[in-house]
Amino acid sequence: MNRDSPEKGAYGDGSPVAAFATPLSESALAVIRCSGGGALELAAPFFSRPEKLKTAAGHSIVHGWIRHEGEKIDEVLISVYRQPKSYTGEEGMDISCHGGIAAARGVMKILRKAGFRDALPGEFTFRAFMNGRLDLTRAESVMEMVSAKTGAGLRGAALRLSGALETEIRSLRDKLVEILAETEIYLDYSEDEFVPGGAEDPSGTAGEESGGRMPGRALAEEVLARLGALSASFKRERLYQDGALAVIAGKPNAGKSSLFNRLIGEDRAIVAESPGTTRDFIEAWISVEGIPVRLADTAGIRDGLSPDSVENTGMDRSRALMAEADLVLCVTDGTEKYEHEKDFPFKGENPRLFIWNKADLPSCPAPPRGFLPVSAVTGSGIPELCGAIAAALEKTAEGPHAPGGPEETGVAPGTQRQKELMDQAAAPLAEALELADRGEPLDIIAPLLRESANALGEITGEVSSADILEKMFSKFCVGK
Ligand SMILES: Nc1nc2c(ncn2[C@@H]2O[C@H](COP(=O)(O)OP(=O)(O)OP(=O)(O)O)[C@@H](O)[C@H]2O)c(=O)[nH]1
Ligand SMILES: [Mg+2]
Repeated sequence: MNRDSPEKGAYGDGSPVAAFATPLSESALAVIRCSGGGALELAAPFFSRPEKLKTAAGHSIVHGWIRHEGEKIDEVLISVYRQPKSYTGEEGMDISCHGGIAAARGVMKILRKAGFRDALPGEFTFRAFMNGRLDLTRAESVMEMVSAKTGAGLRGAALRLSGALETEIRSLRDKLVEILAETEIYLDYSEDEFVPGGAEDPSGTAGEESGGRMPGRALAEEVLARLGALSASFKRERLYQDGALAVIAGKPNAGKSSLFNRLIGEDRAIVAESPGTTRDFIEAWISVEGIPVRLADTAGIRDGLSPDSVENTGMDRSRALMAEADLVLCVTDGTEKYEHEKDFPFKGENPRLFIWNKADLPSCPAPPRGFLPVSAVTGSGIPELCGAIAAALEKTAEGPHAPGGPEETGVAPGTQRQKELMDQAAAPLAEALELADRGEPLDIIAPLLRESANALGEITGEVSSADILEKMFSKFCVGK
């Protein structure tokens, strides 16, 4: 693997760096992460047991005080890492100090004095990549692990962190390289000496014409199908990683806030008998069958203008939020006369679910077709509603199903970068197959195969350039 190609910028300069690995707030502990050659030597003069720190074995913990000019700053535990057995592959330490803002800041200040530079966003993971500890798909999954919101989201990220996508991409690339190698062999012979599909051809397709024959054609088709399935699964993967916005909307008093409280499992929104209770929208993240959903309760929308200007502003905000929604949960009061235009006086193309609320009341008739009966008060119909929300969101993220596709293996691209490179690998491969069909010579097909293999190499980082890497890692948080 060639990790020397990117120029060494500030990111990869190997100098000792430090950063908070935990948020700076009042807490029991805070962790400051340090990495780089000579890190232990640099920190030792500011530690109560300098010799102990300098000679500590890798994966051991040293207890002592961070001090400066005779003043004790904080009592800490230092986890020591020796090159190359660390996250970054460099010598390093994790300093566990007290979580108070002053204590953690005090230790950080001393580290700067000692000569540590503040780590750039994602610099630890960047170094891990440069030192061959991780490929790019795994490096990116580190960030996904941090931002995962539900168990399902975490599982996808963990699968990539454990190398499932890396293995898959490498295997697809190996197949392309194999086809390419065979193609090159054919190219090295002149046509009258060696005819693909001729007597010497191990594929045993003797007698067929050389035009249109592409060695490993079936394999190339297999790779193309797999790339298509992987790329198509990206939308669904993003749904589980980033989540979706579901907006509760409907007439005043329909029970939107009651439903919101029921779905989030706590009494957050004000519920009252009088219509026009909710003015500003409230939102909360919930998990709906593993999908992170940003659920918003909005002000009720009634037809025509209300004399109350605050209510009108609230209605404007509801409409604006609905326009952004991945799913609009249209709630109606089942005990009232239902008139579609009056109940849902809002337009838009966004997918909708229709909810027939207050089903617990005897005065509530059976819902019209297409409505889900629920009671925000008793909770009846809520599991079915959650199922319907999950199904509707899944539908918005649906891709074509392919046998052996990601829905079976669970492997999917986790970032836009990975998805785009999969498409960039698929396009020349499809073109190569098309040219072969038309009987075009192998010497114009081979470069397309190479282009495809290179795009796959970029996914794992086998082929990479400095600017792309820096751009990627700068999206990480500091301390990762
Ligand atoms: N019996 C019964 N009452 C409900 C149900 N859902 C809401 N309510 C009652 O309906 C009234 C209005 O409920 P809210 O949740 O405040 O309605 P809303 O749609 O948020 O109203 P606005 O914020 O004014 O637009 C309250 O008195 C609720 O207790 C339900 O499922 N069953
Ligand atoms: Mg309300």
